[in-house]
Amino acid sequence: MRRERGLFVTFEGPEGAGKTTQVELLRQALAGRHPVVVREPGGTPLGEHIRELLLHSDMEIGGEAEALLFMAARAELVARLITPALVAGRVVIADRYHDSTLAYQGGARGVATGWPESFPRPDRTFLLDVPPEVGLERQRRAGRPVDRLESEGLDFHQAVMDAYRRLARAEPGRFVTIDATRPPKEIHRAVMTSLAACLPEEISRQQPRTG
Ligand code: Z5A
Repeated sequence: MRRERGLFVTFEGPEGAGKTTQVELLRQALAGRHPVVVREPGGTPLGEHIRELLLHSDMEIGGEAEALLFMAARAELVARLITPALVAGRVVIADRYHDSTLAYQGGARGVATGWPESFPRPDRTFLLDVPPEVGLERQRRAGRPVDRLESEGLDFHQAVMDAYRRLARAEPGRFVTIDATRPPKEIHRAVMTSLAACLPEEISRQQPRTG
């Protein structure tokens, strides 16, 4: 596979963990680099159709078909946006990526899943670790409509969180797990500290100046 030159950062976690909040804070911090920001599923015409089908239709979809549909949306996003951006040396920030399929369809639904060769591996994956009931309560308070996956029981969401923790333990060089019950600004600081080696200019700009 072609070697990408950009920086690929992904955010993962259960519902209401604060991924979208952190993606936006990182996007603002890296505004000077014009990062490419994507969210899954979606981001392409096919991906948006698949999103509707998977999250907002009442059609019965088996676990394996569900996994393949998420991956079809991802294949399109990778081919059209992620790989071209990385090859061009851009920073790509993703709100969910293939680890979501490994945790939801693999861990919670028990579908056998692997990592397709054509999907670039993130340089860094932030796992926002929050008890599922806390995340679901945040969503409820925010008045978000409940989608097909979210309406699964607490056992399902606990299995997702457990699967994420196993994925993080298996790849400690890529995953950074952050306690997502902390305030958003503290989480953002932990994200920036972890990215310090890759983004020295942005990090030094965030340090308070003395003298
Ligand atoms: N899914 C899958 O099964 N397989 C796959 O391969 C993929 C996805 C890619 C996508 O839903 C669904 O698809 C999802 C997984 C499944 N399942 N469900 N349900 P989505 O894209 O619509 O939503 P989401 O990805 O689950 O994210 P979210 O629900 O929007 O939550 P979030 O991005 O993690 O959180 P947030 O929007 O930043 O914050 C939620 C609320 O909490 C909001 O009111 C914030 O102000 C508040 N918040 C944020 N951070 C904090 C902290 N630190 N403290 C307190 N409150 C906070």
